[in-house]
Amino acid sequence: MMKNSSTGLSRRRLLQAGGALIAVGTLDLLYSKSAVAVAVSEAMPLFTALRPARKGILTATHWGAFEAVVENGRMVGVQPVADDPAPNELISMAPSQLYAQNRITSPMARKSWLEQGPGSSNELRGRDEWVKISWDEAIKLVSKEIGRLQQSLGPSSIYAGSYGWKSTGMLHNCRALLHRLMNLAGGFVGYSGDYSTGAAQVIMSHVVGSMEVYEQQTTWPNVVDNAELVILWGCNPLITLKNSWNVPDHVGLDGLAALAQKGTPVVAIDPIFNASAKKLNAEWLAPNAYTDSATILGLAHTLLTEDLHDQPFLDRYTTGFDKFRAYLLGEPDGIVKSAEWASEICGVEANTLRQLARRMAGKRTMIMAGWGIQRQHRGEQPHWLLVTLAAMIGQIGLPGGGFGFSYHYSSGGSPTARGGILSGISAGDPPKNSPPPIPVARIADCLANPGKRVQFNGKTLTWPDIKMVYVAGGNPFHHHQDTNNLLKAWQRPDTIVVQEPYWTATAKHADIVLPCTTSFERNDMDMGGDYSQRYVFPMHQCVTPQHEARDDFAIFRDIAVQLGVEQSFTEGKNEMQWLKSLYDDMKSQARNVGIPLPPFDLFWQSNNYIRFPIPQENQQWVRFADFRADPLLNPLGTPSGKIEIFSQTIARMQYDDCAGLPGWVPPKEWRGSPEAKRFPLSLNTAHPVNRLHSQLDNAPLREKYAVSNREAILINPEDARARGIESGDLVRAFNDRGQILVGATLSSDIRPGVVRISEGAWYDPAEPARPGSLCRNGNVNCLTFDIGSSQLAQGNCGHMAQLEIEKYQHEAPPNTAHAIPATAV
Ligand SMILES: Nc1nc2c(c(=O)[nH]1)N[C@H]1C(S)=C(S)[C@@H](COP(=O)(O)OP(=O)(O)OC[C@H]3O[C@@H](n4cnc5c(=O)[nH]c(N)nc54)[C@H](O)[C@@H]3O)O[C@H]1N2
Ligand SMILES: Nc1nc2c(c(=O)[nH]1)N[C@H]1C(S)=C(S)[C@@H](COP(=O)(O)OP(=O)(O)OC[C@H]3O[C@@H](n4cnc5c(=O)[nH]c(N)nc54)[C@H](O)[C@@H]3O)O[C@H]1N2
Ligand SMILES: [Mo]
Repeated sequence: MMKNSSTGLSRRRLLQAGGALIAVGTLDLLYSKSAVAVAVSEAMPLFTALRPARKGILTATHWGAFEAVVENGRMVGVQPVADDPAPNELISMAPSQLYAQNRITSPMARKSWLEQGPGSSNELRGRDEWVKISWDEAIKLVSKEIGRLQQSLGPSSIYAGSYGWKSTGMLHNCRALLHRLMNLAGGFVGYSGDYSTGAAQVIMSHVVGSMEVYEQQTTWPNVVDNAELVILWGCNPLITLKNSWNVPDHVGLDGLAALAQKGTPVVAIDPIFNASAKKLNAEWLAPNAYTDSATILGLAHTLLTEDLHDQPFLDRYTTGFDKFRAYLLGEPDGIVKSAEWASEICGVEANTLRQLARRMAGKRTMIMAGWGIQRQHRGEQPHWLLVTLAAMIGQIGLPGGGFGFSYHYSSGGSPTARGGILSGISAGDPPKNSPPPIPVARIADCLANPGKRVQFNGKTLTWPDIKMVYVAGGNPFHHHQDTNNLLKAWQRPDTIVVQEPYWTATAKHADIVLPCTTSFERNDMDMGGDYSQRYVFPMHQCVTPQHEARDDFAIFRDIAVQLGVEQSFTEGKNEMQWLKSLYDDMKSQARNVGIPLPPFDLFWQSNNYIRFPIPQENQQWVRFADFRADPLLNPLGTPSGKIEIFSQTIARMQYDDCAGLPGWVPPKEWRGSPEAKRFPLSLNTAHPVNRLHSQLDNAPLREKYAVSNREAILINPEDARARGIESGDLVRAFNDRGQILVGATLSSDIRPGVVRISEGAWYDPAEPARPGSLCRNGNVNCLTFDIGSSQLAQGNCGHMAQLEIEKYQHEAPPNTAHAIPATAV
């Protein structure tokens, strides 16, 4: 139903705006359109005809499904699929992803490593010479090193966690394939958690009994129909919904459009007046960075003292409110968490907080929270407190009310379809002696400090002694905090293998690089709609592999051959046989729920996608409705079966940095900490508008957002004026951990005292391999700190750091972030 609201409009706008999107001219068609496709579409209503006149080859990405227009074997343009209500401009970058000048053209090895063996001159990583090697040699070298380490030191010497967003595709899923290989080869050290929700997913398991952050949400139609007030708490869905883990259905963007059209009142709480707040005509409350816990406490105190809280709800559905009440009233610590107290910390007027609390209690209110507020030191607290606040309001489990922690991500709240689900190639089972995983964001600490003992969620972990790191599908030299610290830790292992299409900073810091294909050079499949599970998209090969690139599956298969595990790795199947078996499995699930699908060959040849139906009852699904209806019959997965405002489990861990009750725990760095004297500005690292993290930093769309050819820094004019900085100036941003060059954009859309530099700019050190040297492209993680959110979750704190900025007075240095190393050309 929501589809009607914006489908036509937004799609048309994109087509007009992006003239470059559509290539005209003669087309090479791999697929015969007419006969097969039309026949199948007519016979099978779930089979979606692309358009009356199909033009291109259907494929899909994290930013959307599209038809690639291919001429004479070259991809020259793209067309979004008809079902996409809000196509993402990023799809137009597909040809430049393929033909990027900084693709890795052949396997290469670092000279000292190749000549003197593993562990040689590790301090040269990032500036050593490169030597071209053959695929045969590369595969043998990598296999030999895996074999050597498995035999001499065992699986705890190999870190193959390989965190990252790779590309879509259920078969060439490089991380799953790497884990599959390593499990067959004897095991490996993996990771737990993720960089997205490190703190929230651990705390939520204690509070509501599931990770919550990835659960289905009360549906968008239900929110649009029922919510009278929406709070965007550090939440920018208009931007973050552009991309998804699977292929996006962009339903949330449709939902936002419907909210805007209805005129539902929205309050945005964010140091930045973000794009979603603008689109929804929101009231903007701009708190100081990292002070959300205090803000929430101020709201909660108002609800309590004005008797606006729902005591019957708290009695029936939660535990520990009595302790929380005492904390709000200052009984244990003598500090009353009043709106005035909160205002001192967060910088929002006490009266504004009080009025907001009253409005929230008086209206059907949906709190939509993003994840930047928990990607912080003590990041466990804000989400725990938001659940507590929502419980006090008492609308959890009611239509359009309560809280939702994934409306901004992959279209959480997109109604769930009925059909089949592609399961993808599996990582297989870890062998019995496999070492335990490490919390993902502790990797640099682990590499640097073997044997160190660390607390994590009630357990004591001991860091293994890692000798080999294998990266496929991730970019730690952008994603990990405190890049200069990583640079040092990265020198410890004997061998680092990076499997990548491009010369990213991570590839430049490897010993062996293995060039892999992009998803446009191979055949694959993926689901569309992470939450709706509504679509199955074929990802047809559009062009032949570029240079000497090989598919991820083929690379790992070749290593499996060398290690003597080929049969278990491939199960005797090639690419197309795997795709058929994944499809057949999905097809039989669909059949079990009464949805017939065509055989694989027809599906594949027709160049069409599948669109499953959404049952009427799923359109208006409400999260926690069953719990609310009967908490005894439908308890939460917590020890008490209720929402745990107080957690006995956490209290028993006796951590001094995460108690059994949520509260304001000042972070290591903020405007109130000692560092702020020298580094008065607070960093915001919001996810980039026109990229997925570091992906596409090397694409021409960059011209749209780069300032003076560097990552942009958003500065309030007041802060800029005080430092003599003007729009377009080169700016050096720095603290004790690092320094980066960025380009100034002045805007009063950001609170004074806060600056934004988006994550994902490729690291480009002026002096490679020297910790602390200037990053000339603006990789923000040179400035962040690398410690865990707390002993409970050990989440990353990427969204937090104090810094100073100054106008860059020297001549602009070159930016070589997207250049190929001189010896690798
Ligand atoms: N300061 C700060 N840091 C952050 C964040 C933040 O907010 N602030 N956000 C964090 C979050 S939430 C995340 S999820 C991470 C993201 O961190 P990453 O997931 O590491 O980021 P990506 O840029 O998506 O990196 C994916 C890499 O895989 C490569 N790749 C793409 N397709 C393929 C393929 O088919 N095969 C292979 N082998 N490689 C492929 C790409 O070229 C790219 O280099 O960053 C985290 N870091
Ligand atoms: N376009 C695009 N979309 C993406 C991604 C991408 O790279 N690009 N990445 C995807 C991934 S992997 C993830 S994990 C999600 C990330 O989703 P989120 O983590 O929710 O995204 P962020 O942009 O990091 O932060 C969201 C908002 O939080 C605000 N914020 C930051 N600090 C504070 C604070 O201290 N207080 C308050 N109140 N607000 C604060 C920011 O200003 C921003 O508007 O996005 C996904 N979608
Ligand atoms: Mo993420």
